[in-house]
Amino acid sequence: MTVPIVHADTYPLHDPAFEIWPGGRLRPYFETPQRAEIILDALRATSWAKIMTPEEGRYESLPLLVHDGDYVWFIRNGFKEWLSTQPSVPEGYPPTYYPSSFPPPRARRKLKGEARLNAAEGYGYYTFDLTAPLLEGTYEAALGSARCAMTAANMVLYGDRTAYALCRPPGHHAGRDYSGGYCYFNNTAIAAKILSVRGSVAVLDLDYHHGNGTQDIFWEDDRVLTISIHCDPRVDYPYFVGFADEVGGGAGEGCNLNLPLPPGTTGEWYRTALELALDRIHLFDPWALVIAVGFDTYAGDPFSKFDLNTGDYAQIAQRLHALDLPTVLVQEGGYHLEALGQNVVTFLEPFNS
Ligand code: SP5
Ligand code: ZN
Repeated sequence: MTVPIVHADTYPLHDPAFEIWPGGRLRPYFETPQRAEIILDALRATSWAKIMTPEEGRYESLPLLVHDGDYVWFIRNGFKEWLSTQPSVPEGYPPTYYPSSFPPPRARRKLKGEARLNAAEGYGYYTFDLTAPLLEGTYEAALGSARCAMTAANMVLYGDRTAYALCRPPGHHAGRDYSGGYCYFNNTAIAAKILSVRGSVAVLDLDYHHGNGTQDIFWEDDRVLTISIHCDPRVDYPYFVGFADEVGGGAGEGCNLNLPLPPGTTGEWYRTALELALDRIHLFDPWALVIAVGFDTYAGDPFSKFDLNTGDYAQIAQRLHALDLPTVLVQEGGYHLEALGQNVVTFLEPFNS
């Protein structure tokens, strides 16, 4: 048996050198092209990974499945517009477009015409933190990443049991009209949206950070159940969202489940939360499952306050495979470069049967 691995060669086009860290200092950007390379190399060394490229075509309208049209326009064109207004750009790192102002709470309104094109300020409308800057190749890389999710979802829609989308950049912090947390297009939401043409779908987000973008996109949707297991937002990013009382709204009320866990969470505690998630999935009775996989829950990860090890990923994955649902796996975070390859291989292994 094999596991299809969908991977696009556009991932190196997006490479912010630095990230602005609390305190105002610059430090290296953790979400690097190297991450995808490492995962790919580890999978190539297995006998069961069948590595393939996304379906042929540009698919420039793909992000519109879950994103606002003006937002997609901005991710595509904002950098160029901004660069054309810059008399000079600092040397030593690639030209990088950060917003310099954000709409004050309750004053967010859509910019039109020249105001929208005043890109030097405009990106503040479309991003919620300082970790998703726009660079020359950001759009191409984000589109390539989305196409991986699309192709994996189509494979499962047309009969494959499992497919893994090696997405980079990641997506789960991106909402209908905003980027943030290293994310531009919400790959997980795109996969779920595609699968939802056939019936209801469950999304299970296992990244260390709450999947706020995915939650927001499907907030009022009763066809897509969204569940996220993550570090308590009182302790860690994204801080303002991811609490247990967020249950969905309108028709989607009850179709969102947040399972925040405290710092120090071990594999054993984690699996307790996982069982609650699985109970909810059983009740919902979806035809397919999307797993947003992040390995920043790993004990050694630079972001992690959890205590999971590689053996825990084997157990979690076996439990999920035993659900016996058609499953799309979408790569989100994971920044411990020495362990990342083995963690991905370990997680996918049970799906190889
Ligand atoms: C996809 C993904 O994993 N995105 C993660 C984005 C995390 N950004 C975290 C910023 C955390 C700031 N914490 C400051 C701690 C300083 N000691
Ligand atoms: Zn994360």
